[in-house]
Amino acid sequence: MTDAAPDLTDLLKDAPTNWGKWGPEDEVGSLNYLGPEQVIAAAGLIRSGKVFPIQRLIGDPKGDPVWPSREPATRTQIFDESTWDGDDAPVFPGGLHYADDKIEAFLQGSTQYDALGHVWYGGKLWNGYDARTTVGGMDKASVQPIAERGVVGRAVLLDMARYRGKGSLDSAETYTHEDLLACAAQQGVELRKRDIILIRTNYLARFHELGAAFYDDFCEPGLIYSSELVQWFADMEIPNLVTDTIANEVTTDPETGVALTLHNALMRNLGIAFTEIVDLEDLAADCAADGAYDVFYAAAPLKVHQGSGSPVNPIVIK
Ligand code: UVW
Repeated sequence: MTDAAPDLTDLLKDAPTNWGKWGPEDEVGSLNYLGPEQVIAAAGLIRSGKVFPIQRLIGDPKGDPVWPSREPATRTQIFDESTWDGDDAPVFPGGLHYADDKIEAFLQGSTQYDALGHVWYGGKLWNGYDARTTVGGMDKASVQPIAERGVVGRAVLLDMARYRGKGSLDSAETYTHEDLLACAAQQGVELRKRDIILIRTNYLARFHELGAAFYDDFCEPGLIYSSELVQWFADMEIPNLVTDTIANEVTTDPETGVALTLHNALMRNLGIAFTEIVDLEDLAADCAADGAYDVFYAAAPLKVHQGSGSPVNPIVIK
């Protein structure tokens, strides 16, 4: 690692961007690559009718893995059968009882879509929006336009853990676009332009194995920045990167010392939607069993006004 990490403005000064490509008001970026043609082609991948909802459980009794500065969601029971006991209990005609509860949650505290404006550097968000538009809530590039649009397309599962012959990838283990291509070749699946990429590391299995020690020297495995990798994502017109880790990329780049470089190079600059903390275990087992790694994918985050992200339960159908 270098002594002083370079500023993203310098590191990415020659990196490609898609700013302006879909007009000055665009807020969904590379999701524009998914049109009716891609939706219809994806529907043709439904063969067995098996459905895989890939959200992780919110409020898992074993705990919810989150980015270190966040807390897992808390669910509070408001009404239950005890609400209806006693003389002061509310009464509804006919004897209705019901259960109510609420959650307090980071919008990025479980399986989620990031808004394109979720990260930035140099005072500019996706499409060149001023970073001051985030103050008090995202006026630009929030998650709302992604939610209003929805995401449907052909996705390819790349099982990097299986490809590397491991139960799960190690902390700080990295892979490149060339590794993705080699993994796809080994799986016998073609990565095509405008594919949604799903990457399995099974790294979060360690969260339940290690408990609090999971956060010691926290550095998730993932994609690592290079100008070639960024250009490959741009050329492939990838609309959406989905992984089973908290941040989709190696947390801190071991070469440069920069944190979350690809959030900026891919999301801020190319407008690629990021979906994180998905659960790919059942899907991966099924793909390994039948050898079919190209799947129909549909997702819609919640419509949250000014939200910088939103929980989601994407659905994969084979
Ligand atoms: C950050 O960018 C800090 O978090 P996430 O991994 O949720 O995108």
